[in-house]
Amino acid sequence: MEPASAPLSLGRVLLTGAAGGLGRVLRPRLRPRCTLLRVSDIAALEPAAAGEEVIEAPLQDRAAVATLLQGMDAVVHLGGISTEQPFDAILQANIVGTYNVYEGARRHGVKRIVYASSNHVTGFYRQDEVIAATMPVRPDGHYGLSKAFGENLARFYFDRYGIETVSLRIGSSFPEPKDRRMLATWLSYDDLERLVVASLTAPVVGHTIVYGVSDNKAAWWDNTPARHLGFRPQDSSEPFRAAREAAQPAPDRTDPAVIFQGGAFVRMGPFE
Ligand code: NAI
Ligand code: 15L
Repeated sequence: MEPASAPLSLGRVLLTGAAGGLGRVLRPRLRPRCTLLRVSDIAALEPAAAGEEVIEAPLQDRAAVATLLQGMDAVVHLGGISTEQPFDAILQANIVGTYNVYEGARRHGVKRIVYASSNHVTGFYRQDEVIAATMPVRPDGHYGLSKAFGENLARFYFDRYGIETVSLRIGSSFPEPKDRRMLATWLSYDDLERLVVASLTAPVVGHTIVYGVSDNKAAWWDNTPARHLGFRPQDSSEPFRAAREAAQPAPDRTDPAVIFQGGAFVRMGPFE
């Protein structure tokens, strides 16, 4: 019998972006729950532990990515550029790269993908609005556009091929909120783990979009349409409020980064 704390319930899982900030958080947390965890990145990775395979691959290499998908039950796709950058770089890593992941999944019969989208898909909504994932996208840059493409790709691969996806519009997942904005957008690492596990195990997800955010007091995102996932965040940014407000006592209310949900991303670029 498997130990109750670490059931082998997730099967054979591919984790892309495993060398990144969130990849390094999730790798040891997913490993005990998987029969096999295959980790991949373009950057150097820690050697394989028991129950792991390590394969370095650039996401823009379709053949290499197809090999990554071989024999997998599910994917947690974190890999790609995670900040606002010139379009050509985003195009390869995020748009071509995510297409390659879905094509690999189709070819190899992978049934479910958990896709790391971003709150920057809707970054041009204002901070005085509460929105839901059913509302139109308002990307705040090349990066947000690439994540909107990924969500549409996910929708298409479900409608056409039946591959299920949970698109996680992650807020700000760091050890703690770094500024006043992140008091609303923070996702703790424990809640990130809860969200990814819920997304891998919910019985029926079709294509679900959910905001990845903890149970913060100030909230811009209504996750009611994704309640079927069973994700219940348990952490809150509130213990960090006093320190973050003291560090930024008088935010400039004419600054677009203070007006819009995407924060500083909304005023990055142009790059040429
Ligand atoms: P990160 O930048 O630390 O990690 C991304 C990883 O992807 C890196 O290890 C990088 O080497 C890899 N990568 C980049 N280009 C690649 C390519 N062409 N081929 C293969 N691998 C490539 O980002 P982080 O914070 O770990 O985020 C993980 C995912 O979650 C990203 O997709 C990011 O866009 C998304 N996300 C993260 C948020 C956060 O607060 N950390 C918020 C919203 C979304
Ligand atoms: C993101 O999508 C980024 O990947 C992350 O680095 C943070 O900047 C986050 O959004 C955020 O909006 O705070």
